[in-house]
Amino acid sequence: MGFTKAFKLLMGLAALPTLVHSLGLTVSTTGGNASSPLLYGFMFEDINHSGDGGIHGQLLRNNGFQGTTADLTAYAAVGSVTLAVDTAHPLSSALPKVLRIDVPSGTTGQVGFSNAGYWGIPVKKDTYACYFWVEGAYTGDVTVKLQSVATGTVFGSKAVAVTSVAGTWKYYETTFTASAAPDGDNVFVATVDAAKVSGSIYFNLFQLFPVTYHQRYNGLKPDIAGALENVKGSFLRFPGGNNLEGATLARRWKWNETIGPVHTRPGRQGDWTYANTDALGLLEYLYWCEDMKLVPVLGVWAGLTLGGGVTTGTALTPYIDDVLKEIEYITGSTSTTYGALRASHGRTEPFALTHVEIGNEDFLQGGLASYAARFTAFHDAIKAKYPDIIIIASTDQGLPSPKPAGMWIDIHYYLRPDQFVALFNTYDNYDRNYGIFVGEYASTKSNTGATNWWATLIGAVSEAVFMIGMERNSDVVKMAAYAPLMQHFNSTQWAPDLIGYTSDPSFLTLSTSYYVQQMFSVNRGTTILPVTSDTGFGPAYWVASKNDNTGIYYVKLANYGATAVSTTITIPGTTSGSVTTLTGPASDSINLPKNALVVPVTTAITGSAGQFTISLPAWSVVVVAVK
Ligand SMILES: *[C@@H]1O[C@H](CO)[C@@H](O)[C@H](O)[C@H]1NC(C)=O
Ligand SMILES: *[C@@H]1O[C@H](CO)[C@@H](O)[C@H](O)[C@H]1NC(C)=O
Ligand SMILES: *[C@@H]1O[C@H](CO)[C@@H](O)[C@H](O)[C@H]1NC(C)=O
Ligand SMILES: CC(=O)N[C@H]1CO[C@H](CO)[C@@H](O)[C@@H]1O
Repeated sequence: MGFTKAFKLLMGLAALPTLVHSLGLTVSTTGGNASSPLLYGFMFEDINHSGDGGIHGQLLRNNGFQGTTADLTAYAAVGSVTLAVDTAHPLSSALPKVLRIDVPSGTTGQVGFSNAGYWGIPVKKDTYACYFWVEGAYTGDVTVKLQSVATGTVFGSKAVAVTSVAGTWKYYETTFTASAAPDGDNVFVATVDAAKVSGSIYFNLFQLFPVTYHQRYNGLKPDIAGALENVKGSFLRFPGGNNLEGATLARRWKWNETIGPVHTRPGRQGDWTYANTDALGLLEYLYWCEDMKLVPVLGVWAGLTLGGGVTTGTALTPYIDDVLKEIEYITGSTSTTYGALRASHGRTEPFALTHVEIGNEDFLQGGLASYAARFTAFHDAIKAKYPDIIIIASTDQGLPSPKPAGMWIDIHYYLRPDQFVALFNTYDNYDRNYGIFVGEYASTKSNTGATNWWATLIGAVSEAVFMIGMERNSDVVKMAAYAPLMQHFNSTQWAPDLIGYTSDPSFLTLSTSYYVQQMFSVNRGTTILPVTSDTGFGPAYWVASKNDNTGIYYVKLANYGATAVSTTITIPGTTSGSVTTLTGPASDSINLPKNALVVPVTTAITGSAGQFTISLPAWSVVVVAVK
C-alpha cells in the first residue's frame, strides 16, 4: 500500500465523529439522477464447490472421473468386490475413465459401490432422478438407494432392470422417491446381483438429482437457487473469475466443451484445486439467468493463464474467433452455424447478450503489459459484429488510450471494514464517460488484519457504507457484485462467502453480508434523490431514492459506529411504510449454521407530516420504505 492511500485511510478514520447521536435528513421529492437498473447482481465461478457440490443439482461426486488426477475419490466397494478406474472401456472420447467393478467368481448377493457425494448427500422428502451408463454382460437389476452412513436406514430405493452387453455402453434413467434423512451423512449405493456378473461390470456418469429449480433437466438445487433468487439480483457474471483462466492454456474454461450431452463434456481441472465436471455449462448458466431474471455478463478468456504465460498478438486470433462463435451460440438464430448447434441442444430461441467482459483481473501474472492490445483486439472484433454489446475491461489499469467510447471497467475490492468506509466517496468524482462494474468485493479481514472465515456484522455494515456510495453514484456505477457467492462448508478455498451449506439441508446459512445484499437489492429506486442533512457523513451514511413506478421512497442507512443514532427523516407527502433493520449483539457477530445472530427485522412505520423518527442501532444497516 502506498503512502497516499494509507494517509487517506487514516484521514477516513480520524474523520469519524463518534459523538454524533442524532441525525436529521430531508429527502427532495424532485431532481436527482436515474439509477442503474442493473446495480445489484451476482458474480459466479466454481470455487469452494459453489458449482459442483453447490448450486448445481447433481449430487454424486467424481461421477465421470474427470480432472488431472482421477482416482476413486468418494467411492467405496459394497460387498466382496474390487473397484478400479478403468481406461480400456471409454464411455466417450470426453470420458475415457470409467468405474470397473471386479466380482470374484462364486460371489453371491448384492455387490457394487457407494458414493459419498460432496461430503455427504442431502436427502429430503423428494423425488430423485437417477441416470447412468453401464457396460459388460449382465441381465438383472441395478438397485440404487439412498442410505444413512450411521444407521444404515434406507430413505429410498429402486431396482432398475438392465440388459447390458459386453462392448457397448447402454444408458438408463429412473426416478424414485425418498423420505427425509435426519442429517447429511448419507451415501448413494448402486448394487448388482453378483451371481449374474461374470468377471467385471462397468459404470460411468451416474447422476443423481433432486427435483431441480424450475424443474430443469440437469438443473440447479432448489434451496440454494431459491436463497439466491430471494436477493432479486439483476445480473450474473460467469464463469469466472480465476476459474475462467486456467493454470495453463490447455486448462482454460472452453465454452465448446461445456455444451451438449453431459457424457460428451470432458470437464477440466479447475483453478480452485478440484476438477470441474462442467455439467453446469454455458447453456445451464443461460437457463439460470433466464429462470432468475438475470442479465448474463459473459466473461471470455482473453489470453491470460494463471501459470502458463500470456498469449498475445496474432496468436490470439483463434481465441477471438472462438468468442465470436460463443456469442453466435448464445444469440444466433437457428440459421447460423452455432445457433443451429444450440437448437440441437434443445434451445431454438436465442438468448439476449448485452454485456461481455474481456478476461479477468488481467493485472495478474504479468498480464498488464499486453492488456491494452489484447482488450482492443477482442473489443474491436466483438463490436464489429455485435455493435450493441457493452464491452467491459477486467481492470482499470493498463487500458488503451484513448479508451473506446462506451466501454465499462471492472474493479475488485477485498478489504478491511475501515477501508470500505474510506472508499465511501470514491466514485463521487469519477469520469462519467465510462461505466463502472464493481465485479467483486467483500470485507475479508477484520480491522486488525485477521482473515475472516465468516462474514461479520462490522464487515457487512462497511459493505453497506460502500454500497451507499455506489448507489449515490449509480449513474456511473452500473453494476456491483459481492464475491464469492457460495461455499460448501466442508471444502472452502476462500471465505467469507454470501451463502454456505453442507449436505445437511438445515445447514444452509445466509451470511451477514447476504442480508445487506438482499436489503439493498429488493429496495431499489429508479431515481437517486438529493438529500439535505444537519450533519456530515460518518458514522451514519445514507442514500435516498424513489421508485417512479410504485411511488415508494427508499432511504438506505448504515451506522458504522458503536453508538445508536436517532434519526429523523422528512419526505414531504409520505405517510407510512416499513423500516427494516439489520444488526446484531456485537460488531463481530456472525451467522453460523443453525445459529444466525444477524438477521433483518421489518416493522411498520407511520409518519407525521412526512416525518419519520427511527433509531440506527450501533453497527446497523437500515432501510426505510415509505409512500
Ligand atoms: C447526479 O450526478 C451528478 C454527477 O453527474 C452529481 O454531481 C450529483 O450529485 C448527482 N445527484 C444525485 C442526487 O445523486
Ligand atoms: C473447443 O474449441 C477449441 C478452440 O478454442 C478447440 O481447440 C477444441 O478442440 C474444441 N473442443 C471440441 C470438443 O470441439
Ligand atoms: C461439514 O461442516 C459442518 C459445518 O462446519 C460440520 O458440522 C460437519 O461435521 C462437516 N462434515 C464433514 C463430513 O466434514
Ligand atoms: C480453509 C479450508 O477449508 N481449506 C480446505 C479447502 O478445501 C480443500 C479441499 O478442496 C481442503 O483440503 C482444505 O482444508
